[in-house]
Amino acid sequence: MGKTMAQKIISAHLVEGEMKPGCEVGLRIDQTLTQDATGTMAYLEYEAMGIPRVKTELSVAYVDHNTLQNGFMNADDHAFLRTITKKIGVRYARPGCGICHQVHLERFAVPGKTLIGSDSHTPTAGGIGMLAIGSGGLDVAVAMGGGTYFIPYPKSVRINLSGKLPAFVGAKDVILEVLRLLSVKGGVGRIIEYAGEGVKALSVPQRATITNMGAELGATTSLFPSDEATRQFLAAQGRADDYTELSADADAVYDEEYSIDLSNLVPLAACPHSPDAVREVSALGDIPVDQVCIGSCTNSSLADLMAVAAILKGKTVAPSVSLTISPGSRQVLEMLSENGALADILASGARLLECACGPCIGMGQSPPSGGVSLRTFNRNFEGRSGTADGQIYLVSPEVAAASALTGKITDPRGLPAIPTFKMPEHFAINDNMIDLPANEAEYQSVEIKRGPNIQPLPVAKPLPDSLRLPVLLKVGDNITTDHIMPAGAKILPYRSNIPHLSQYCFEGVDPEFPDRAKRSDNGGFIVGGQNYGQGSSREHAALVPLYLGIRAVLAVSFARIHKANLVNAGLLPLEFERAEDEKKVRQGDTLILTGIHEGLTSGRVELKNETNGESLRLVCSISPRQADIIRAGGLLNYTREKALAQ
Ligand code: MIC
Ligand code: SF4
Repeated sequence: MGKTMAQKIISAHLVEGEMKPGCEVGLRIDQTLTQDATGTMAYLEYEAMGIPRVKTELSVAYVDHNTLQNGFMNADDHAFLRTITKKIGVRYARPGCGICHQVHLERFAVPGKTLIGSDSHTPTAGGIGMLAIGSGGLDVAVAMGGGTYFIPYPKSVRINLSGKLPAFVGAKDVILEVLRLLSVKGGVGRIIEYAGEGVKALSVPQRATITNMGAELGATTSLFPSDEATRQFLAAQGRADDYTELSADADAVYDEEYSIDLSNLVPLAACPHSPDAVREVSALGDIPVDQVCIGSCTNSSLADLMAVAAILKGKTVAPSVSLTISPGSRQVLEMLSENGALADILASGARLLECACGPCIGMGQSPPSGGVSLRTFNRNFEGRSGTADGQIYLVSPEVAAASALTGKITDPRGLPAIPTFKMPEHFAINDNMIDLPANEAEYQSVEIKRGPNIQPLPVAKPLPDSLRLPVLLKVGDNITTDHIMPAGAKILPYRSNIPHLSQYCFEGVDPEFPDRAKRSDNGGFIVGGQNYGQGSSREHAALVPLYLGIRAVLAVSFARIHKANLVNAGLLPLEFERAEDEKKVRQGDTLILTGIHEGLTSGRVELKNETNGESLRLVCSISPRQADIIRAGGLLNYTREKALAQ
């Protein structure tokens, strides 16, 4: 039987396990990336493993999230990242270089290789044919140390693309259509591969927009073939040697297949407050717009911003609108400024922000109260913008630019034609802001700088066989890691300071939760609904509850990265055997869990709700390796124990 693209890459990197759904596979990881907001923790964890130098082919640390420096915290973190990476053998992309995924695609991603990154949008590199997976920082730390990276062996989905995108319809509309089709849960446990004639006409950055938002489907990752367009992109980046061809075999078998005719697509928008609340822009009616933000790792490529410049050229942004532009990388910014498009953007009244995540992670540009903000980003979870009642719509750069001019949500298809973008034969290459690590002779003398914002890691307590504890918080379906551990300008600078962060856990859902948890002598449980922990890869969403005394999270189902992060932190992820049982547990109830040790192996844990007398069954669906991790008190202890035993 022929192989899918993912099967080809997985089999070439398989270290352990069977390539069968339901099994866990261990992969050799060629490259890793971190960003600053998850990176400080990842490098502290790497350090705790005691391995002097990284063993990957390439590891890069980017600084793109915490670039506002209002206080010592971010600057301290940057100094820590710059020095520790130098010592352990990781390249350091200074702030200003760009957003990790955009820069990695431009400068480092290689078809056919494996990449894990401590950021959920790492699958962006799937646009170039790389098996790129988002994970917790601890998994990245282990991979940097040469350890194997484990994932549940995924199902395969093929999306056949035919036809060609009409004018003013973009890659964002393709992925919004997929989100409309599959929902934010539709990709869970799956790798999504794109195929068909329609792929050829999509450039690598367009493909990367699509694979980037595969994260919003909950997918393990997404992949495009590596073909002539890939070869040309790599050659234009001065990396022709990195090209290898990748496609699925003609007789490859997929678990699910879908078809999309690109010619039939229209401009789409994900409406507040979920990336899968997708509607046609033309059906939204006259919605006045307060803010338009163009950028993020989804839509900040040269092609995206050239389209924006062409739409804005010679016009003025509507007086009611604040329009911001954050180019994805310095390469993009440099090329825009050299070809004159930046002047068109600025002349229209747009506000230029630095090449970083910026408003996407609530680092500035929060919209006004109840304000409508159109963003080319990938997430519109409630409150993520920094304004609790902000109404965020996710749209293509074309819709964003057209709406910035009219001051209301606008279908760009009514605009005069704009020039078709031609991919450059040569990108502006300048890697002078990506510092190389110290060499073998020098690294020992590098001194690591640690400011007071760098606080110790929380450590899991040994797990008893039974627990009698209260439900400290009960939440509903689709809880995101932004709910659990919010980001934004006020909190994000404290990502290396778990004690400080803990005050903000579930801030937007129940601000009393941290105090309640701290008051509970022996901790307690969190109870959630479906798809608990969707969204970002931040392991803080596990480490902070651990710090607050949470011993287990009980949910109807979990998102992949968060479930792995809970296990890595030493916390038990338990699922209700019957989804409706979740209703039989309320906040404040006292629960007794028994048979926990046996349950790690058998997969069953008994629950007695002491408050209402109900007896329920919980499923502990973790692999034998993950059971060992929980027994050891988390991945760090497990890795140390394994290293000592060798
Ligand atoms: C995000 O988009 O939510 C982030 C910020 O990039 C996160 C990582 C983090 O929380 O630091 C992600 O997507 O993993
Ligand atoms: Fe940065 Fe936003 Fe991309 Fe996350 S989704 S990496 S915050 S640009």
